[in-house]
Amino acid sequence: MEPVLVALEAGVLRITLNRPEKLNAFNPGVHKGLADAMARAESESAIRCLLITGAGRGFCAGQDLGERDMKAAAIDLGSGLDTWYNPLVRRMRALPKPIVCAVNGVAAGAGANFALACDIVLAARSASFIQAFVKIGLVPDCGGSYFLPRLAGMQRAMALAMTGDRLSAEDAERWGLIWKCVDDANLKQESEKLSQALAKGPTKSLGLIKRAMYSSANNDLSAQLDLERDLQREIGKGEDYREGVAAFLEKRAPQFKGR
Ligand code: LHQ
Repeated sequence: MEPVLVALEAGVLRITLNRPEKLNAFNPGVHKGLADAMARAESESAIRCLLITGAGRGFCAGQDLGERDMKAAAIDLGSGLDTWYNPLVRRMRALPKPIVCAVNGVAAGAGANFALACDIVLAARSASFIQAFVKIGLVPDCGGSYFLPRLAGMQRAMALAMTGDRLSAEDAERWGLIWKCVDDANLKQESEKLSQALAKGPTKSLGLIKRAMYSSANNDLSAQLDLERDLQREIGKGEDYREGVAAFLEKRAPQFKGR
């Protein structure tokens, strides 16, 4: 069984974590599958949106805890981060295309923070988010200590990380960790509808929106205004801008090409 299923349809690259018996915990096969999918997303212009989800009842239970040799004299957990998790998160954030996440069930440890690394997160009402690291004597990784304080504020981030308490999808929405919590029965349809709409969008513009939003965490207002000017100058030369304005004036739907 492939640990990651990948399918391209109508501009959407659907990526499904596929180790349902282990709640899709990360192992080398999952990491390799995700790295290959990211390489495709980076190089194929036909791919205009990514949709990430999990097979079975869970989204992702974080690192596979059964695959580590705990008897080894010194365990270097940092090397797993250097080899797999950190490049993955960096590539996701740098990808100039939208990444939608459909959290279909529990998202724990690195699995929770992998979801938060996506650009727009939808979750099933029965899903939950657990900063499980502290339960096994670790610290948040996969970007959790960066994403959580920015999304939820320091108090909520700190308490989630220190207690390892389960956060329901409804509270995750209320706290701003995710875009929307939807009924379980609607998650597939809603996430596909959103992904397909994004895949028909002005891809270059979506990529630059992503860059502008994520740059704002490290810029002051003046630097951000300069960045907006530079991005607008760049995107204003594109075909999709001309098409967008023409469609508006002709009172019709735009046909964006992603250029
Ligand atoms: C699992 C796992 C799992 C293996 C469920 N591994 N089998 C860490 C170290 C190194 C470097 C890089 O970074 C990291 C980052 C991390 O991600 S640390 C955090 C690792 N994850 C966790 O600590 C979560 C562990 N899992 C759980 O606490 C529970 O499974 C949750 C709360 C996610 C779900 O609970 P339940 O719905 O009650 O399901 P379950 O516990 O019965 O799990 C179902 C099966 O999946 C079960 O297998 P079995 O053979 O007994 O049916 C679990 O053993 C297996 N599984 N998570 N991470």
